[in-house]
Amino acid sequence: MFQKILIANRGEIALRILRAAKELGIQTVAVHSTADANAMHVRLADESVCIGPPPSRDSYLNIHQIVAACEITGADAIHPGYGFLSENAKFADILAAHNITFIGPSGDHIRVMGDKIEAKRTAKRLGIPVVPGSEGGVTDEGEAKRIAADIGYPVIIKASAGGGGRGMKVARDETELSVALDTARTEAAAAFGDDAVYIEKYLEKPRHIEVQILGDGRGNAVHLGERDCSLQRRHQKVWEEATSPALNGEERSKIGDTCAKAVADLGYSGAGTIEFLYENGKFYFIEMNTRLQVEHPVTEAITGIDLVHEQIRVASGSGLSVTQDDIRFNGHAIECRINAEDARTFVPSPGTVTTFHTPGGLGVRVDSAVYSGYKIPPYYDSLIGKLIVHGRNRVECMMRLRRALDEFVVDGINTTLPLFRDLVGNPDIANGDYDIHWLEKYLAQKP
Ligand code: MV4
Repeated sequence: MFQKILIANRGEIALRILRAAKELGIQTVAVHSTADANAMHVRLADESVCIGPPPSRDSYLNIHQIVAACEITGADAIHPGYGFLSENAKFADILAAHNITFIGPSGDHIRVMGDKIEAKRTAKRLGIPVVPGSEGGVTDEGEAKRIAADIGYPVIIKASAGGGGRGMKVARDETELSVALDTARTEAAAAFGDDAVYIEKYLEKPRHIEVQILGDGRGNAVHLGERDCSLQRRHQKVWEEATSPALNGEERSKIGDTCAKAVADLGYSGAGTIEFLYENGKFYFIEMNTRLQVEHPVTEAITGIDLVHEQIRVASGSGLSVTQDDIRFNGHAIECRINAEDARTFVPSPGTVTTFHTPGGLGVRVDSAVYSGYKIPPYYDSLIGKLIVHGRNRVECMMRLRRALDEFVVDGINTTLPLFRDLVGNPDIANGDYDIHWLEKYLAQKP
């Protein structure tokens, strides 16, 4: 097992990783920008190193400074959290060359999944159902038209170097397709320095359902069920739940087993998420994330498995602590992302939090690095905390969520809490009756 882990992140996820390390008896090193000198993760870590000025590119993305901090403190491994360097294949390769363990998959696995055409080809080869579309990239307009005619309109053009909703264009007929292909390629070249694009059938009203997997890097893997992340705005998830209100146990086991077998065959190491669109009872692979995700606590709530413990175990060579037969899905969990943003306009609202009073009680978890008097810097993501509520079933979970939201007090800044107080009383949400477009439509018509 590791003696000392460096946490290459900030905010609630730095704290989350720190807690797991402490439980495993591992020393921790925090790195921070000058803007984060007073941050909670810095105070709670055993050691800390300032790695640069506020902008991420000079601090949390500065590979040289992070490797230097690791060598100075003698840490044997780095946990990247999410965002920042978590899906940077070059970072994983550099750490390997320095004999520092990257707590995550190999650089090669990150690279395959980072290229969306390559990821889809790999998924298909491993028996994961994919969205009908082009085999690989498309450059020629005639070829694009043949494929679109074959799969039927509407179609969507996606950038291979994109992902997470960046660089997509929908075309509803041949005329729109020529324009979409041109603009998609031009925009992809400008945004990513790679003009490779591919075509898929456009699904009109899917849900976003993602399967959590863990691989041990030696050909064994398990799935931890799914999360439904359909409630999002501009590709930012807002509310996530496990299990999905749309799936039954049979569907869960079937897609879960398919994913676990695929990542086992891939020799994948660590935590990962296989993302699907789900429509009319069918799953369609879209992307794989090769990191721990923001919404991982809903999976932890219903399985009782600490995903960060498992990541650390696997990276250190101790293997997974569970087999598939040990994993049960118990009750229901919902996560609300508390952002320092106006609840209607989503305009960021940095500044000093004068009061931060978090809810508690049975089935309530708050992951946050904020405290009363903390000044939220304007340089980073606006996520300031996550409220995760668990119940024996979805109805109990919703009752508990309403109560927890009532207890939550954040003064001094705007937050997304009022939005959740609205959503928890909405009949469509109560019924689990929503797709990926539901929230944006709701916000557009809200008086
Ligand atoms: C799609 C789609 C419909 N059909 N692909 C957006 C994020 C990126 N990961 C994939 N995305 C989509 N791909 C096909 N073939 C609709 C979306 C999409 C979406 C997906 C998940 C969650 C929210 C979304 C919002 C708009 C569009």
